Amino acid sequence: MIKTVLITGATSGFGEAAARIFSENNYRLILTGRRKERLKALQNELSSEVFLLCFDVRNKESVAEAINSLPAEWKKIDVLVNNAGLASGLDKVQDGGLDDWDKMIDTNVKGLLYVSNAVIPLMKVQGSGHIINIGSTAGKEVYEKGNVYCASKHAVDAISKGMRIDLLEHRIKVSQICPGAAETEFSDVRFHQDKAKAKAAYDGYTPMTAEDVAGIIYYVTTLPPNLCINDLVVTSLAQANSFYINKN
Ligand code: NDP
Ligand code: 8X3
Repeated sequence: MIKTVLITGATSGFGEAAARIFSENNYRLILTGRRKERLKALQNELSSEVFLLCFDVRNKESVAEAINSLPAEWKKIDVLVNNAGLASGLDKVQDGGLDDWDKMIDTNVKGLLYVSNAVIPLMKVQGSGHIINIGSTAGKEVYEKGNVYCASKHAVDAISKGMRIDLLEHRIKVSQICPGAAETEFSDVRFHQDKAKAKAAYDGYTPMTAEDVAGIIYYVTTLPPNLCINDLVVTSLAQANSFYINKN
């Protein structure tokens, strides 16, 4: 039976790479993000059936409207990848910007909840489903200047654990994947499009690629129905955790 995956943040990075892998594995795709042109370009490139939903995960009305607007044949969602997210700024808490904090908490925490709130009822009706939340090593440790980003990913860690408990009776799998450093547009966004600073984040070592992480996202969906990877931390070989990176 052909399965359907809904991926948030499919216009770039992990989400875009995951769209390609799920497509190669014959999934039908519901791809979301704010940048419509990128969604359309990706749709044109993929061979599987694709439905596009363009919305901002921070807007709860838009999220609900978008999911409700899916045609009936797209409302059976087997896998939800809660991937949309960002770091905005890298500053000590005493120097942090309120707009950056709002963006991170509203996107990484509330956005993930809004999308889940819209999709879980569909999975409950089916009596099956798999929610994959993209956390981070920043959800396991707190590093200097990481303050609010780390808090938002610690929240994803707690929400993933809570979802797993609450959804147990509905046989809905909940996996959290916590990547370390991967070179995507993440650092461009974190450093407010200062490309030199973004590039410097990966100086002296080989970080993961979007494709590496997308492969892991797909992998957790390939286990037998009775098994669930609950929590998975993945880094490149150069990285032990948020603090130790083997740079040359
Ligand atoms: P990218 O910046 O490449 O991609 C982020 C995606 O999130 C984009 O598709 C963007 O789409 C989407 N997004 C951001 N804000 C919103 C919003 N308000 N509404 C809808 N979509 C939004 O970064 P990554 O692929 O690296 O990041 C994906 C996830 O992985 C994030 O949750 C990030 O925190 C996490 N992560 C990243 C790591 C890394 O080192 N790269 C490591 C660990 C975790 P658009 O702008 O079109 O809306
Ligand atoms: C992104 C990885 O190390 O910048 O979540 O926090 S890190």
